[in-house]
Amino acid sequence: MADKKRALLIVDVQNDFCPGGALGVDKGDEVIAPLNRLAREFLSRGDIVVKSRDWHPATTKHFAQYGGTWPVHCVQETVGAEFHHELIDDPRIIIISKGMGDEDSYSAFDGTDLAERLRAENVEEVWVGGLATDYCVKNTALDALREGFRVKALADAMRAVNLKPGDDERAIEEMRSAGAEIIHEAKRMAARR
Ligand code: VGL
Ligand code: ZN
Repeated sequence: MADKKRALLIVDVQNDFCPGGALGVDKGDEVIAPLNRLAREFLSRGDIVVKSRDWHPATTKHFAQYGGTWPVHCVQETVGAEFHHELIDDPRIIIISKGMGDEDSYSAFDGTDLAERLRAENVEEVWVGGLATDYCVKNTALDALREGFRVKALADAMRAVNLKPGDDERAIEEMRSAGAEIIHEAKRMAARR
């Protein structure tokens, strides 16, 4: 029987979700250092690292100007859709593109082969962090639970849009009550250094 593995899911750490981007998340770039450190640990153990990216067509009902909620962001092949330049880049990392349709599709599992690819690698547990806590991170964590993975939500390696104040805390609570373990890994790693 092959070894059971863990996967680190780095959700949407792209220019448009970082400060100065089209849908910049306050302090969004602060997730980069802890996620990079975790990614190096995972890769050196032979565990799996995944980076998802919001990868929208120029015209989609996801955008306010076509009837949706959001300013134009993360349009395919634009600088805004590129991963932040400080985010780890390694040929072993799996890249998952999502949000190519007309619906609001926030989860990295929605319309992708991520669950199959993780199962093919004997992954049983996923650690989730990135941007944004109240949309893509939350929906990715909830889908991971539905897919049968154990989930650790990296509460201090994610940041929220907070359209309404408190959305971040409500998102964490939703992940917790669905069965995710909430961990503060950035703090723990900093204390260890
Ligand atoms: C996201 C809003 C719109 C996210 C994506 O990555 O959390 N949020 N599209
Ligand atoms: Zn989007």
